[in-house]
Amino acid sequence: MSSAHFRKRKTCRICGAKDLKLILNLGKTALANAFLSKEAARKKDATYPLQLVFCRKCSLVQLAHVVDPEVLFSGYHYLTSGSPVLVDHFQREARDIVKRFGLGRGDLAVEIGSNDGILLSAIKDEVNVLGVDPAETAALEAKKRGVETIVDFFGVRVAKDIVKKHGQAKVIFANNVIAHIDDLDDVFRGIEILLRDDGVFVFEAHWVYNLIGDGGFDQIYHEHLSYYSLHAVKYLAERFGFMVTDVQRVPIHGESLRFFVQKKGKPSARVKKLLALERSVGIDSMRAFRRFAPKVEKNKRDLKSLLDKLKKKGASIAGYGASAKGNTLLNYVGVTAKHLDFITDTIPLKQWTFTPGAHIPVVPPDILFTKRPDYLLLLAWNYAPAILHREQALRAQGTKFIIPVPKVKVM
Ligand code: JHZ
Repeated sequence: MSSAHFRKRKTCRICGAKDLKLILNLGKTALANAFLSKEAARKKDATYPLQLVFCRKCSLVQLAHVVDPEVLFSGYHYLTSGSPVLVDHFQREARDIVKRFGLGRGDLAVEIGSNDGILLSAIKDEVNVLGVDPAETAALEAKKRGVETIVDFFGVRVAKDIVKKHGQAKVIFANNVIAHIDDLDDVFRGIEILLRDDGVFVFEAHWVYNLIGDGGFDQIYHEHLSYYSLHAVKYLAERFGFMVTDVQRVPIHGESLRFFVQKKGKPSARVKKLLALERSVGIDSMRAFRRFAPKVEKNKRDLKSLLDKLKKKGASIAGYGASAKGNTLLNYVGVTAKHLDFITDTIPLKQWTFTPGAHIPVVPPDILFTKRPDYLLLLAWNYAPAILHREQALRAQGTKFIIPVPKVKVM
């Protein structure tokens, strides 16, 4: 793929400032969700620069380079339904929000980045629901669940269209998608049009506090253009005349934040408390990020030397969960098909493909009934407690799990 498919941003995507400081350089890597067919895996992947920068003006941590969204999302293999913990989390969220904001029949709930419709399907019998997602395969799955989905990127044009056909929305959800969007102006102007005056825009995104703390650096990949703090979201919301009225810490993908953004209201005590916490570690300055790059490099050295040592001893190793973050990890650390025999994954669309960059075969989890590796590198480490519990039988037979981040652990 040529450089025509990506560009370097010279300004911050929230505030337009030019003073962007480099925090971490992960080199050039393949796209983390671009799983390959057998034929494609014979060729070299296209790679793109992966560099993290910090904006001194509004505190947004962001990628310096933007890959064309058509390239990133057209053949997207990720389905929420592949991760039971997420299914449970999103469905619970949908029900909680319906209750908390008193939605009923006749009210509209829209989800931006609705993927396979998991979240909206939980409330489709109580309120009118509508998904928006550019990934056709995911939208087809949503339709099968009874969730009508507009296959498109959300922005002013789509918002106007929805209002014309369905009226304004009382709730707009957007989980793990606001971080994926470069043109935030178009999205926030769209939300302004679509959201009722008494409505709420609820979105979840990785929390940068977690990323630099106990979260993994492997959450950094081309899809994730922004790594939000409450400071940055407050700046963003206020720029469009919104307020952050509440915030919740949620134990998803390490730890994420759920932001409540409204046209009117007052910030809750939680908002004030979290802003103070972020300030105390220096998230509103470069202070919080100085130790991040050396920590990531140590993580890389520790994991690579463990895998090399195990292979030298003749151990068999496979991967568990072909997550997007796992591909950042494999490619940055330099883990190849010489280290991992295969990677298991529950998502059928990923099975019988090869991982981008490392070209390791992805297979259905059933393989573990017949091929029992000595070690399983847990690439879906964010679900570690649930997975370790579910795989007790495998562990009892001697297979050990390697947890790669934030510190390498064998369990
Ligand atoms: P999971 C996705 O990243 C992509 P990923 C996206 N861009 C995003 O923003 C983040 O989420 C937040 C499999 N699995 O959810 C399923 C098993 O095989 O951590 C998935 O392929 N067995 C939208 O891909 C992968 O692992 C299991 O028991 O990093 C997990 O992917 C479980 C639980 C999962 O997100």
